[in-house]
Amino acid sequence: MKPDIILTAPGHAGTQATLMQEFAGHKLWEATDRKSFLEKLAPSVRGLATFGPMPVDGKLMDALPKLEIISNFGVGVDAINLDDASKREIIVTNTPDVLNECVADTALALVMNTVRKFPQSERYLRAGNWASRGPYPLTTSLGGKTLGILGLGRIGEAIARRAAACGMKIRYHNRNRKDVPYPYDPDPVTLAKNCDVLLVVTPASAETNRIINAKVLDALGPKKYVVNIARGSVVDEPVLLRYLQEGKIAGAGLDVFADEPRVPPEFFTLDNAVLFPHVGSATVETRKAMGDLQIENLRRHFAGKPVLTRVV
Ligand code: 8YV
Repeated sequence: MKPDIILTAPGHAGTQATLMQEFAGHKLWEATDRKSFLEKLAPSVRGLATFGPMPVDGKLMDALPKLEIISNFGVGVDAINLDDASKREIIVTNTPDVLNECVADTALALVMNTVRKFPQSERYLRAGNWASRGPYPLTTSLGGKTLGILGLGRIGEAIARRAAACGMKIRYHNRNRKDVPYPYDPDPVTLAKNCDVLLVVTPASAETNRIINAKVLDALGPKKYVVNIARGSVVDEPVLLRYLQEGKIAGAGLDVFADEPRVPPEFFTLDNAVLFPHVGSATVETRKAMGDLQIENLRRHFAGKPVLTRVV
C-alpha cells in the first residue's frame, strides 16, 4: 500500500505529479474544510510534503499523530517549527546544494542590477526617454567595491566566487568565523560599515528576525546598497522602505518580502529599488532537482532507509 502523505500547496507541477503517483497524496489547498480534512486523514497520514510559507507547527503536527516525516521543497525551513518537530521525533528534510549555483546567479544579478540600475535604464529606453532626454544617468561600478555577505554558507560562497570575477572584494559576518580567505566582521553593523553592498543570505530564524534594522542601515549610509535574497523577515521592511524613500541608503535589491506574494505598493514607485518576485531558484533545471530531492527523501524514509538531507 502506498503511504499517505499530505501536500501543503501546489508547488512545482512536475514534483506534484510524481508525489501523487508514488504516494497516496492528499491536497491540503483543495480542502474546503481544513479541520475535517485533517481529522479524516489523521489515522493514516505519515508524511507531509511542504511547499512555501504555510506555517507547519506543533498544532498541525498534533492533528496528524502518525506523522513521521516533513519533506520540504526548498533549503529554507523557517516555515516549519523545528523544535516542535524534534520534540515529536518527526524527521524534517530540505533541499540544499542543488540550488546553490542558481541562487548565486540570482544574487549576483540582483547586486549588479541594483548598483548599475539596468532595469531602470531599460524602462527609460522603453518610455522613449533616450531620444527625448538623452543618455541614461551614470551609475556606479562594481569593480573595486566590497561585497559584505551576511551569512556565508554554501550559497554565500558560490556568490563570493561570482562577485570576485567581477573584481569585487568580499567580507562576511557569520555567527562563527569560517576557514575562508575573506575578512571577518564581528557583527552586522561592522560589516555594513566596511562594505559597499550588503548582501543578506542568512537563514530566517528567531535570531535573525529583522537583523537588518535601522542601526545596520545607518551604518550603510546614503552611498551604499542592501540586497536581500534570504527571507523578508530578516529585514525590517517598513524601516527599509522609509530609508529608500528618504534616500538614507543608495538602493536596495529584493528577491524576498515579508508577506509574499504581497509587496507593499510603495516599493513600486521607488527608482532606487530593484524587485524580483522570489525567483532565486526559479529555473526548470533547479526546481526539478529540488523536487527530485524532496521526493527521494520521502521514498527513502518509507523504504526504511536514512533520508539524504535531514535538518532535524
Ligand atoms: C524557493 C527558497 O523559492 O529554497 C528556498 O528556501 O526560498 C526557494 O528556493 C522556495 O522554496 C519555493 O517554495
